[in-house]
Amino acid sequence: MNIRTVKTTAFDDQAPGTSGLRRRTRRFMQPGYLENFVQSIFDAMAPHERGTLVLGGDGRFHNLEAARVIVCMAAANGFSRVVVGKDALLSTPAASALIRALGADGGIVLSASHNPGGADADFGVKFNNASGAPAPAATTRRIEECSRRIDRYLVVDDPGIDLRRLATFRLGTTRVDVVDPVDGYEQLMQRCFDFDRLRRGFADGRLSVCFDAMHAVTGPYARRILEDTLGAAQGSVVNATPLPDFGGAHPDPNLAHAAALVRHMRTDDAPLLGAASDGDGDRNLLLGRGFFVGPSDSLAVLAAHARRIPQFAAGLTGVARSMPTSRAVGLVAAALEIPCFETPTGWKYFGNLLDAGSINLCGEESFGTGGDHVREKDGLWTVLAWLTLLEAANQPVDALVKDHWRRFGRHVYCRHDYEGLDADSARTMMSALVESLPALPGTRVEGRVIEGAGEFHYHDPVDGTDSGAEGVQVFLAGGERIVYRLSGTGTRGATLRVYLEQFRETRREVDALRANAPLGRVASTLAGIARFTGRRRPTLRT
Ligand code: VG1
Ligand code: CO
Repeated sequence: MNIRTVKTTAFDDQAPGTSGLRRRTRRFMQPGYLENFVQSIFDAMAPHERGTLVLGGDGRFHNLEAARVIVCMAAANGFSRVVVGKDALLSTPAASALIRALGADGGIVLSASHNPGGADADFGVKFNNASGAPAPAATTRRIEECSRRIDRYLVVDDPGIDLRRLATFRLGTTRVDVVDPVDGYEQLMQRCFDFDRLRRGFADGRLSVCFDAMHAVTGPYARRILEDTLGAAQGSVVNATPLPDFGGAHPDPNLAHAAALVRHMRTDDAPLLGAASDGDGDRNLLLGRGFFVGPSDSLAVLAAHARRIPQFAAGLTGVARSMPTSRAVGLVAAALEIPCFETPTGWKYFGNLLDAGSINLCGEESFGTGGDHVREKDGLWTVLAWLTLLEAANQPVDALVKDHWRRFGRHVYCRHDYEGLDADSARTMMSALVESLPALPGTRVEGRVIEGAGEFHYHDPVDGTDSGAEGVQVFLAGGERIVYRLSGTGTRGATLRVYLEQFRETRREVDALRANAPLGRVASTLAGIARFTGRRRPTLRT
């Protein structure tokens, strides 16, 4: 085996964002671009960590080709074993599960998650550590430093690797195993839940589901687990074949992009639970019949009923939410007398808390929930958790959530996204907002009194790392809160996310988008969104 050292020059845009490095696919296809970043990941690892590497992706355009390059680079860099999902597929949570099951040193997931796929769309590379968690901030900083200094990468010639068949072969001293991407994940789900009970629920008609895999990676997982193993009706999983361009759609599981499922859930044929998954299977949308479960509420309801889930039979040790996520789960934690941690956006901040056993359930407002079974958010796991609750409670989705609101009150919550902004204008707007913060408390905006305002900083209680400013919070009288932050997953321009939250104890039903519209206007005025960006309205409300 001939290890080639290829000279290269650094690219100046390889700093990972909220969740790995995401760029236009054509940028990634540029000679050396993928190779530089992957070599930087390997260079950031200690030599003794070059044992086993897990590898897979969400099936998007360029997935298979990139995976072959990475196998050849791992062999050249002295890894003893590479375990790859067949067809180079692995959902993000399945990759995390595999890393943990194998005791691997890390894993690479080729995904830009919810970003569209195709030659003219987006591609991405994520790196997870030996506990299966997204590389923590200290590691991503090291990877970035390596990417700035890089002048060579190591690779062996591709002898015609075929990742489309289950096989084991050698590449020099490296053993490569092409494995079924679903097997290990399904076994883990069997340990988390009571499959016999779920099977009975489907068999006697109390459970039914429609799972929209959005032509991304979860199709094979959901088909196998929901239909083949648990006996959900054939056809319960739709858009189940992973396609390189996700069928031209946007695999972002929100009310706008999963519109067909939302419509189906309003018909007389609607099943008990509707769910849609994002590109790499770590996030999910949940719907009841004619009812939308907000992700923040989903987290709170799961926490309140955790003991009904076999994985949490012994109770929760603690929970965590990302800062912009609604405070609903905090009320449950207080009632359970367990801690509720507040972290910056992105799953990498939950890893340490999960490893330390400080929490065993966590979630984000962006449709991600997970437990301590892996170190990633996990879409299909969340669906199984909800099916478990629905079976145990023998209630429809809306009744379960409304009962929760009656008990704890309701955090009426939504998010306004301003997409495709000019990046400089968006940054200028944020800087001006930050500068205005000290003077805000006590002032009024559109009839509301501002009680507090500040940037969010996080001190990791486990490893003591401090993270820089992770968004701005404004607290208004009466329990309203506005959060502003710039997205870290886009590939062009900037996206401003504005998170709106108010607390209501009343039982009157409200539509969250409508109820928060006035607060959205306050948010726009306060930050001068129109003045800085030229945008009067958000492009997406979820
Ligand atoms: C978004 C979400 C964040 C999530 C991240 C990765 O980040 O807001 O909660 O963790 O996507 O999810 P941002 O920086 O664009 O707001 V995924 O499913 O893309 O790995
Ligand atoms: Co994702």
